[in-house]
Amino acid sequence: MPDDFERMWSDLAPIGRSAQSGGYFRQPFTAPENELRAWFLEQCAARSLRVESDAFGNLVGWWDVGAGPAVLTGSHLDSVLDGGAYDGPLGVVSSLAAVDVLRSRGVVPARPIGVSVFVEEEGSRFGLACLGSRLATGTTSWEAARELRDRDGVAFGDVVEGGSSSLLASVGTYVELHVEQGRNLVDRGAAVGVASEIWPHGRYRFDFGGVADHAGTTRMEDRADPMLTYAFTALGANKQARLAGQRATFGRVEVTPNGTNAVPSHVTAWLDARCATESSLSSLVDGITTQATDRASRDGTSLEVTAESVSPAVVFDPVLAARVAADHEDGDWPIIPTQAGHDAGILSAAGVPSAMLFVRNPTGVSHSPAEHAELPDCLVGVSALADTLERLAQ
Ligand code: HGY
Ligand code: MN
Ligand code: MN
Repeated sequence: MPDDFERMWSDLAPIGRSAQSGGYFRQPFTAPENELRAWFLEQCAARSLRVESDAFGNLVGWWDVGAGPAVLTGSHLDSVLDGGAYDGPLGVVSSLAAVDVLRSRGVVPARPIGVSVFVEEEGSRFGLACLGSRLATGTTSWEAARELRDRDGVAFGDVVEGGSSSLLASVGTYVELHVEQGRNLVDRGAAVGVASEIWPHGRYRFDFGGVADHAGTTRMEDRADPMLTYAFTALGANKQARLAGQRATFGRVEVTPNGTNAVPSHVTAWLDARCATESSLSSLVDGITTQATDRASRDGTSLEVTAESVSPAVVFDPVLAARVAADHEDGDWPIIPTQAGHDAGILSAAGVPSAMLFVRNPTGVSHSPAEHAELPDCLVGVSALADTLERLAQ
């Protein structure tokens, strides 16, 4: 098995990798991601997995065996901008390797097993997190999704056929393996963990409007500077999140006209907020918005806030989580929360009993070229996933 895993892993390593940062740019329906999809189809063909795709670009390789509700595993292949190698692809490679392990064990599953690749999980191109799994589950309608646009104004409806999806119609259970994005497992000294919940989280676009003017001849008291309102908002968000024990990030800003010697006319900034409960999420976002609105009135600027992607709290099926976590060679695996969104969260919220397996990340760093998992832990993850599939598909 190690050679299968290592071979697949080395296939993917160069695809979409930046020579400067070593990070990955695998945005959906771009050349690197198309290359990854072609690779996935080859891997399915090599395993005689029947490939099914839907009108949104989601893929499943089916091991047509047994009968009844299928057990689906897999993850995503797209990345954030300048992302790590593991977030997404580790789940897809581990799923294919787990099928190889089951076959090498001579296991004949009583239920069909599928390996899925959901499209645009990161929302890094069209802005809505888990876009593919939201469409496959009907959580988001095609009518709403087709108008989503990337930074060049290209609409999602221009890059996919669109319509409907029956990809998940036969699925009874979904299990996603994912690199842990955090330090829980490394602090516990555990190679593998199981997800208990996903914090509610959202992405909000803050549009600050001001008055363009000369950077030199305009007196400070005569300005309506949206950059000032934005800067104050970013500081305020950080402070409010710290005080509330929650998470708030402004990681993306677009300035118009972005000139060196002009007061900008407009600043757009995106808030990523994540909280332990839905009520704390709305109070954090409301608190940040209130502070920004108040500052805008003092700066003579305008503010409009738009929720672009909201993911409610997910509590994974506790019985399924306990079943997946129980009785392994070194005891039960820890059941831990995460603040990262996943397709498994979308499927769980849509009523598909779902579970997640996390593989230890020695630094906890993710959404960064520095994201890493050690090969031995990845191989423990593959056998953990194989055990889980064997357990669920009997
Ligand atoms: O952003 C997230 O929570 C996930 O990594 N897509
Ligand atoms: Mn992911
Ligand atoms: Mn991610």
